[in-house]
Amino acid sequence: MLTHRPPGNPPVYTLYYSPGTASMVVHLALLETGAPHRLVKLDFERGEQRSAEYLKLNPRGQVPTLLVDGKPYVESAALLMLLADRHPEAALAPSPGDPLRADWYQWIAFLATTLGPAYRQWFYPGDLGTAEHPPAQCEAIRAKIEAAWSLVDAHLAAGGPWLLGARFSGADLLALMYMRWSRNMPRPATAWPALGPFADRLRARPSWTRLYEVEGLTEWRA
Ligand SMILES: N[C@@H](CCC(=O)N[C@@H](CS)C(=O)NCC(=O)O)C(=O)O
Repeated sequence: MLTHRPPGNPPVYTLYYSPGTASMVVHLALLETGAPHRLVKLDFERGEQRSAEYLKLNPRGQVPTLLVDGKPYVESAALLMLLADRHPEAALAPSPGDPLRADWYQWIAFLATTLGPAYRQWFYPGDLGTAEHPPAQCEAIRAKIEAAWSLVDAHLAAGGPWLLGARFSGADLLALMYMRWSRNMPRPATAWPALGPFADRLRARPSWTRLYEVEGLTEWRA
């Protein structure tokens, strides 16, 4: 599927994605920048992420993969930062030299290294060698995720409305993706007092509406 592609002008970006997964933040960032891009949807039911052709692009067999001028790059948080840097006009990141730049790195790293792996374990018990989580393992992962959300919630309550305070950034988009993944968990992220309104503010952005249309998502729209 092609989106936002001016006629006769091949897009610089191709995103390999699957609806609602870790590719979501990269898709959102592309929409925020307005950059022309091509989307390639992988059907997980058919195991397309493990096809020989795709493994050449991404040996992890995961999404997202972003081709930039034909060269593949992976890892959702890294791709978010890459797009923020390539499109400074989209203001997804404070400029280098801005004191908030350090906060931006810090929040992206925190989200990607705490919530990212914990959700991965939650949704892929096979990564830990079990078909289903034994109850204690399930509890431990849930506690990790909830502890991270408690920290983010306290931060927003003290100095929101965005992770960087008064300024929206791509770090908020990463948090939004992870919040969405908790929607069917025992305590969804939106149950925290500052996180609920934070999610609502982000879901009011046009990029979110467009993402839902293009990816064909319905749940947790607003
Ligand atoms: N650390 C990676 C994790 C990517 C990841 O786990 N992607 C999942 C979807 S959320 C995937 O591709 N799963 C398919 C599979 O593992 O077979 C990132 O953030 O990009």
